[in-house]
Amino acid sequence: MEQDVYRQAVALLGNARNILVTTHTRPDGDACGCVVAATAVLRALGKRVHPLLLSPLPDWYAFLFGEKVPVLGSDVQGADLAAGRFGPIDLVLIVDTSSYNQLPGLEDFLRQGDRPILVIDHHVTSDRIGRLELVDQTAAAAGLVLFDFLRAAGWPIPRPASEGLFVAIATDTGWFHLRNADARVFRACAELIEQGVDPNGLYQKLYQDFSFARFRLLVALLNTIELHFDGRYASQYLRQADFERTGAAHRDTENLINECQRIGSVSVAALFAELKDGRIRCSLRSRPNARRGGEAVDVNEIARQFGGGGHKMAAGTYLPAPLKHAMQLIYDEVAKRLR
Ligand SMILES: [Mn+2]
Repeated sequence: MEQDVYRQAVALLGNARNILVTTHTRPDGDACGCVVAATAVLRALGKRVHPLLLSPLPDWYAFLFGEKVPVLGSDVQGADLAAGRFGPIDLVLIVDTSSYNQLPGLEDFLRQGDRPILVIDHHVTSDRIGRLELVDQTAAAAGLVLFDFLRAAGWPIPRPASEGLFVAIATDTGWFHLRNADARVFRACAELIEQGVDPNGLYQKLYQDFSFARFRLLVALLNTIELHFDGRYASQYLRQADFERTGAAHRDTENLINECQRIGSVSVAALFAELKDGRIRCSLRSRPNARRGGEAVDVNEIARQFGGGGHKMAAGTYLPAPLKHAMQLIYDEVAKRLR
């Protein structure tokens, strides 16, 4: 990242007094970790900082936040923001996204007035929301972009912030097993461990603290796996009834798609989940096949055809019902690339 962009970001944050920090809907570990880290660092600098989420926090990230973070649409309404619920916001910091469709309910507020917006992100897709954007598409996580920036700024990183950054980087790399887990990732995390972060403690809280309901949802999901194209495409689904029967919530599906990648032949995976409103949420993953070699399929390209997006190897989109039709749409796109 150019020093000049860092300097501008330092000035923008340095001059702000009352900052709103937010991230994409369905917040993942990178999103939550960055919100926690940015909030803690900026508060330590004496700023008033208001973290805001756009959809409910998955239970397993709640421990990161030392407070109940308001959720837009349930605890706060869009109109409340405009009416000054958090006082006169003089800067909005958005982490881990730069797309309006990832920020439902916030677009009006963001477009209002000339309040500066700073984006810290690592995604390819961008609506250029920020007056200033710290975007590094080569970074495995937005947490890594934030980490580099904070070090360049020379600001103290309190313990909750180091934990947030570690969680951000560790979760977006699948706890260091995905392709994006490069030397830069390990270097940053080594430094965070030296600052006192306890990786084992965090791992247990994040990955070994399932509710039984969520585990039963996983079992239901695994029972639907179908393999196509010589086992290279794994498709799986969850019906609304599966959520009702197991008592699990939609946010409990996070990461479950990765389980099928234990099957050696699988290079593209899709998970379809029937939502209460009838739409189908489709998550996509891909990886270069260990046995066959070659490039990974670009699932971002597939998701974008249906209005979604993400990364080359991890993307998602919403599709119209019924479930079987949605599955066929994706099957046809995968077929073009695997045949
Ligand atoms: Mn991310």
